[in-house]
Amino acid sequence: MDFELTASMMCANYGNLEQEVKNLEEGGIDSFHIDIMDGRFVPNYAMSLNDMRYIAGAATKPLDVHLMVEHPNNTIELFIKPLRKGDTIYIHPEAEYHPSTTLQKIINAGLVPGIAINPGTSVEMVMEMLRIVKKVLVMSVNPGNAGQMYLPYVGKKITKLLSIKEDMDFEIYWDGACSADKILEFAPKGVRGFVLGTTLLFGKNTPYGETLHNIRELKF
Ligand code: S6P
Ligand code: MG
Repeated sequence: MDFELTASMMCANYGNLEQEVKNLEEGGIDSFHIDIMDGRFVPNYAMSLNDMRYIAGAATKPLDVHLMVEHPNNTIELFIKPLRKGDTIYIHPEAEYHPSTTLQKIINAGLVPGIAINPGTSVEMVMEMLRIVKKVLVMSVNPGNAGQMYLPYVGKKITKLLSIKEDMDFEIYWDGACSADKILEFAPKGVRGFVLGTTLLFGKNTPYGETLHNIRELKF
């Protein structure tokens, strides 16, 4: 079964970020998930522009930039600049007056446009944007922190998105508390990718390559 695995870099060891990027790439990661926060849209800071720039320079695999900031339209150029064709920027429609304007800037820059949707945001609220984006990042925890509990009511929203993704031409990605049982259930149903954080990938005594191999083989 074909699905993508993305490393949540806010969970990486910043004592040796270069080695982390190398180990993840050698271990077979598909992309790097970059959680940018502003302390306003979410009550945390996690990563910022310089972390992203460093990883963009060190990595050969694509970056998925998840902007958890208010009014990303004001600073989107800063995030677009270090990225390469094929990289993704997700914005939160909840954080912007005119999200379609911001998405258009991402498209015009040759990047992949995405929206991230909070657990409390319905499919109906973002319906028109589903016609613009190529990727939908479904938050299965409230945004702001790693290591949280899965919110079970999000499952119904994923089912709804799965039923319209082909017609509307987007792919679904899972972000938050991604565990083995969720991959086993949702990869066969058509969820395209999973962001791996403390639940499955980081802070374990297992080499990344071994963990990623087992996940791809669905051996848990
Ligand atoms: C949360 C953020 C996520 C986390 C990820 C961590 O605000 O958007 O990308 O980094 O959820 O994974 P885990 O397994 O620790 O929840
Ligand atoms: Mg994220």
